[in-house]
Amino acid sequence: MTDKIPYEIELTKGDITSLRVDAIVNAANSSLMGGGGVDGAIHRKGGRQILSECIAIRCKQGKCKTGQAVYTSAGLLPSKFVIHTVGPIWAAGTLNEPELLAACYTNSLRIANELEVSSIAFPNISTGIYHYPKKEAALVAYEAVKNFMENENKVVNKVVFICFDDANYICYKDLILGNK
Ligand code: AR6
Repeated sequence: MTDKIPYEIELTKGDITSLRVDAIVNAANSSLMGGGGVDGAIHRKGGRQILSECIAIRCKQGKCKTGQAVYTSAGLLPSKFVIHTVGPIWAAGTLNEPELLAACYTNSLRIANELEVSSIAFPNISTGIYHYPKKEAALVAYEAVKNFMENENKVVNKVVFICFDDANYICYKDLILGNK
């Protein structure tokens, strides 16, 4: 049994590509070849390096399954690493979406531990193009992160939830303030 390390959970609004944290998480798709939303923003601002590392991962292991995560360097972004995870597409809760979404957060935090990073920021995975309901997604995200930080974490001391839209920000604010 290892000692739990102190950590903080921070909530902020804005663009994840501007954050100065060790690792940012990308809401990717299983092709890892980029797309719209936060994925598009990360590849655009991070430059070619991220895509070429994604291509190398694809050649080595094939597609990234829903709920799984892989990492690359962060190219031109201020962070050191991008952890790419694939959220579930909302299917009215019929395809294990909550478990798969929780796995995105847990597996990203596992990689953060492997990389020995202190700080990590998450966007609101699956709540854009993949249409996961925002309130439900926030609850899954918050519970998965807290559970990991309480039981498994060894190195991360700051987790940032960064919300791009007001609706997500309100969901997280209610959740985090309500839990303090
Ligand atoms: N910084 C932080 N959050 C952002 C940013 C940004 N720059 N841009 C958007 N968001 P989405 P998904 C928020 O659609 O639902 C892509 O095409 C946005 O407001 O990016 O997991 C991938 O390639 C929303 O709350 O990801 C996949 O095909 C959240 O990020 C697919 O979209 C997630 O929205 C993944 O869909």
